[in-house]
Amino acid sequence: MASFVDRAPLRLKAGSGGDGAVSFHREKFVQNGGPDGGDGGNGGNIVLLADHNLHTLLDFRFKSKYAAENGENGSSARRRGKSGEDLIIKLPVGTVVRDMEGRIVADMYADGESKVLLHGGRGGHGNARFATPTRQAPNFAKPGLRTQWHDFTLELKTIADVGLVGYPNVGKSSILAAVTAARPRIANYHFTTMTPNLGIVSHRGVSFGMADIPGLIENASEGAGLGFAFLRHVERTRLLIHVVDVSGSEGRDPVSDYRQINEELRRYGQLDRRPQIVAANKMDLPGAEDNLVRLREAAGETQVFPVSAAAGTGFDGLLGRVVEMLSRLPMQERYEEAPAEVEESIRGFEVNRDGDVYVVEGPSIEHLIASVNFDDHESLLWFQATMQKSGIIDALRAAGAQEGDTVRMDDLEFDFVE
Ligand SMILES: Nc1nc2c(ncn2[C@@H]2O[C@H](COP(=O)(O)OP(=O)(O)OP(=O)(O)O)[C@@H](O)[C@H]2O)c(=O)[nH]1
Ligand SMILES: [Mg+2]
Repeated sequence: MASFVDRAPLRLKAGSGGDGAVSFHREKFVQNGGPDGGDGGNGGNIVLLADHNLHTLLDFRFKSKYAAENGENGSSARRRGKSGEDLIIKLPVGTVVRDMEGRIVADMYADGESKVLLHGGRGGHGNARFATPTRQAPNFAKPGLRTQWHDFTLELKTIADVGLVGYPNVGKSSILAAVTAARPRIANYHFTTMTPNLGIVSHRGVSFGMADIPGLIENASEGAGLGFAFLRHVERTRLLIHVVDVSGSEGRDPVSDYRQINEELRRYGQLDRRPQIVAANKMDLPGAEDNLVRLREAAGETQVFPVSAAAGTGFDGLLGRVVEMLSRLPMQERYEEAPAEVEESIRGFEVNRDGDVYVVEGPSIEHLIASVNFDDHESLLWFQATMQKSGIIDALRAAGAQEGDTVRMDDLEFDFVE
């Protein structure tokens, strides 16, 4: 169907932190050199960037998984691991990013705006950091923070002050071309416009953005035709110009077109309440004058401006009214962003029973166990603290584990101590 995509899934992973190194200084004739293991580098962030050159989310249909670089491990001679590069994901202006609970975590509202969506994992400290007068040969280092994959959805909601809505082929793109420098494709068939076109109108010293929304048809709000996806773009406009082919050049009745589109707007979240004026287009064609009278009757309070995109007539009155209305209307809505609340530590483990044994399993567990030196008291203390902080202790308790019960993590078994 359409090459137009205004919704797409996105899987992201910030870079993991590199591990700290365990290493001791070695030199000829020098005995018992001190610890010199360097820290791991930090993982790269996932950064979102709003770019006005992009207009669809199509790219993300082809590739939806992106990971930033991991930090490198530390090494001897206190050498710190290289940090991972940030990964910059460019998104069209107006893209709204949601997490899997549906919360908006980013609203890419303005061109050039950037946001760190996921932070890279911190690198772990090397053993050089753990040397103290009483502990001269620390035999452990800390692992870097392991990051996980996170799922998001992208939704493109065009941002413009004014949206042109109406049936296909009524002349929405022609009007945009007549009043802005935008050059959208114009052709005599339905759904010529597949992605919203944006233009800037300057009228009597006032500038505002105008978007040409792809054509709506009957039952668009229920997914018929291509209309449903496009209604999303209307959400953030302050004012709608409802374009009607008042000449009825395609054999439909302009009055029933007008009612039909308003009904679709109503069914899609009451968009019919959005301030609206009507552009009765194609006034240059026969039959337009008679229909205009009927359309005005049907529109009631809503003002109807006769125009012709072909002849370039009627726009002074239409735009004058738009400017006047915009000066009184509230600014466009910018969504409130919830914090991404991504906790990268030891997430995604679970506690299962194997007979009398409580088994803690998950992607980070093996790594956690591997990074602990069980012969070292400090390292054990850190392990305890990590179990506490990451919720493993709570989870064990919730699963019914009691003092003295056996817990297994990877190839390690120990007694549960609260
Ligand atoms: N005679 C006349 N033809 C017009 C006028 N405005 C647009 N047209 C013609 O109507 C056809 C459709 O125009 P578009 O501007 O592409 O219409 P649209 O509403 O953007 O159509 P979709 O993108 O398909 O929804 C083209 O052949 C235009 O040349 C007008 O004022 N008078
Ligand atoms: Mg068009």
